[in-house]
Amino acid sequence: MAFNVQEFKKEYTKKFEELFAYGYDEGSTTERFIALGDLVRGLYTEEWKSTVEDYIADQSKQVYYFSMEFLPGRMLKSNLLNLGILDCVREGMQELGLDFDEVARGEVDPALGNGGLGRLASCFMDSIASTGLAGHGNGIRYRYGLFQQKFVNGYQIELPENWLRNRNVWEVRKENKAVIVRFGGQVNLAADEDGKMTVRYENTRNILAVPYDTAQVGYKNGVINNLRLWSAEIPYGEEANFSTVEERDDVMRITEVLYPDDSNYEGRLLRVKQEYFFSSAGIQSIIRYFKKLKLDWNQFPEKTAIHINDTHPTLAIPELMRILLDEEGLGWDQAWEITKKTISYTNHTILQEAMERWPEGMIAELLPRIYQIIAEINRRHIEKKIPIYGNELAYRTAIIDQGQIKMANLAIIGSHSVNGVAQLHTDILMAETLHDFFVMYPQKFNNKTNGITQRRWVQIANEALTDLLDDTIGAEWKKNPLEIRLLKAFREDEEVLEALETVKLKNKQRFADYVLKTMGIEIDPTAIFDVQIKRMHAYKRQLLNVMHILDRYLQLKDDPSLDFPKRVFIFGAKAAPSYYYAKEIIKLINAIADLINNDSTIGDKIKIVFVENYGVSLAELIIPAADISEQISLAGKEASGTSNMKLMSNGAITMATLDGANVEIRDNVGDENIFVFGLKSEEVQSYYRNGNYHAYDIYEKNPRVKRVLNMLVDGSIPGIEQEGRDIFDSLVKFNDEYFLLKDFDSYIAAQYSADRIYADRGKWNRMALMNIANSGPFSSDYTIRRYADEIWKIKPKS
Ligand code: 26V
Repeated sequence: MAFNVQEFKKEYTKKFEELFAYGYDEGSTTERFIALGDLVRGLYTEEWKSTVEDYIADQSKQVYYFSMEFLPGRMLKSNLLNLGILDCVREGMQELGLDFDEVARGEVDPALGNGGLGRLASCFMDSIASTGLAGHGNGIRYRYGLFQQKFVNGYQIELPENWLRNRNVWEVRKENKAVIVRFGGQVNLAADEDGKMTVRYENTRNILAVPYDTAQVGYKNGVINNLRLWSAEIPYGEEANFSTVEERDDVMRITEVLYPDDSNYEGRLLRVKQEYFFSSAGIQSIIRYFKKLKLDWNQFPEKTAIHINDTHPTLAIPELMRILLDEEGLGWDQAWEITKKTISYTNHTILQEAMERWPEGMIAELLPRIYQIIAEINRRHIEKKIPIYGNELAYRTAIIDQGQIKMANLAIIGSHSVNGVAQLHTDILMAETLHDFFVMYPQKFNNKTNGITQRRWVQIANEALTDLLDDTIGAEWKKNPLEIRLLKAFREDEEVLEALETVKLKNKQRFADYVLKTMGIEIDPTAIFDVQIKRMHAYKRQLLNVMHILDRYLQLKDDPSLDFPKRVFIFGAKAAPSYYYAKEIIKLINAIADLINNDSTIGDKIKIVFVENYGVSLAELIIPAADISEQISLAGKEASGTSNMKLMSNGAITMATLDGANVEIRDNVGDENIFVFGLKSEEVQSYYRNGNYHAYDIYEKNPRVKRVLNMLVDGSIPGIEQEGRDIFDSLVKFNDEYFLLKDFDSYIAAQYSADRIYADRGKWNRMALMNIANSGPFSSDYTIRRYADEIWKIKPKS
């Protein structure tokens, strides 16, 4: 984009005055950001418009990524970077006497997702546009994002996240593209004049779905796609049908708030309303677009791919069937073929408790026509599979079972592709979790290992590393992330290794400044920064990390002269508000932080920092500062993990179990550049199958384990009477579901070898360098190309 500093300064000054009727020098940070964001949006509208026009003119195949969650992070810098004007704007702001980074922090970080699944959707949106693919997001414009987390006396408190308080400069409300989504009522079959049966819906509750569009700017390629988020409103002219406050609230509530639970299925009516609402609205808008092309319905899958991100948008399947059957008059077989060819599905979890299933009666009442269609899909599925596979297997794959509708089963049966998000995860799906389906549809199953966008996670988050890379290997890696491997040539180059250490130190200092300012804790930037940032969940085993800290604390208490390098243990994690055990672990970590941070005999040998309100923006601050990346989930539980990839790209060394994508990280960096410990997935499976794990025996026989666990119940940690007891019991009395005790020794051993190597600066820096150099394959640009080639069958714009 052609644009110079002088022009920018003029435009910015003008824009600010236009919006606020005084000069930018008098404005607040928020106002300064709003003016800048508004100006930037204006810069790309022309290309945004022409991208869509080109798609229509070329009749290009479009992919639609349906996701209940998107976690884009702040968009100012990424838009500027992708437009190619980041440096120009930075310079211009400076010349105007404004601190660009501070203005950028004036943007709210839209927390419209829980964690990995939502952030992956946003990395994908960036990669789809940046690799020149015609792809768009479809989701919900939540009025309130994921709760804000505060700690009060060490306990998590949740506050509403009113992210729209100031205006959202990036979105465009498109009222003329609104559609109606129907709930409830009755379905009637009636013959029309020619005797053809038509479906009529009566007494339905009609809700208006209004789209808000946000541009997804490709990296220096002129492509600007769309993220469409839907908001629920009362339809114009139907106010009389919503005359009471409760009726109006019912409408608003549909898109009011993001469900803050990412692990536990709950059969809540409001959740299924949300799911149908955005699935239906998305399908309707896709159909409207397709009809503009004036093609035959059989060409729909040639022009359209619809991807469902986990099972949350699965109702898109019966909704597409409904429209093809009832509104477009296609026959069942034709509609079914079109639907299957169009839809593909990603599974993101192995946890049984996160598998969605809805009570049959609830769906029948809320979505009577959709229910009929699901029942018919199910009936035909069973009828077709019995002769081939026998009763038992056919019924095990039923969509409707014991009064429940199983969404994963519907997603698999109604799509042509089912993928896991890391090789190990896909292997487990095929061999265990979804084995019955794998027997029926082996050709549907495939792996697509997750990826991350280095544009946000390196170029924006870590400018110092970006400069170092440019200086050593040139800038080609920015277009082609595999080129980062050129860095390997510098593994013995002391100057580069020292420069890398300097970069890390600078990022650690930046984080240390933040910690001092926001938490009043002083941390030494030369200490090991040991980082675990992810949702708080038992299977992710933050508690194993805690056991290591307590063990280290006890060792130092016994012998204060022990020569460990200093360590700062950094945590960031939200717990689902209803996840009692996870909240107890939050309290425990905060209590231990209080105890150890204030123990003068420990000094700064151990510090614990648990940041409040972890999210995308804090991740951008923490990840570049990390030395150790804690990826210590119980093997076989973490589908992929993506913070592992972000951290390695920033030169952190992974402390890993062989779980999720850690396996592939190990394969890429080699055993000598990663710390691997713990049970393997097959070993865990075998313990579960044979029931031969006895945590109590370990507690009794391993004195270090015993001493650490006793601390939870003997009063040595103040303020955790209840929590300490509950956590102790979960491990010792209720047999330690996630094998922390079993993995303890090998974890401690791996941590000690990290200590030893960290003391050898040259060696550590070389490992860091090798991690960066081998991070290229984890770019989401490659992941997206594989989706495009193998699942969506779409080609980049030439
Ligand atoms: C699940 C559920 C369960 C039912 C109720 C509401 C709800 C909302 C969100 C989710 C998503 C959980 C799945 C998830 O986030 N999986 C994570 O996906 C990442 C991207 O593929 C992957 O890296 C993580 O390993 C995986 O845990």
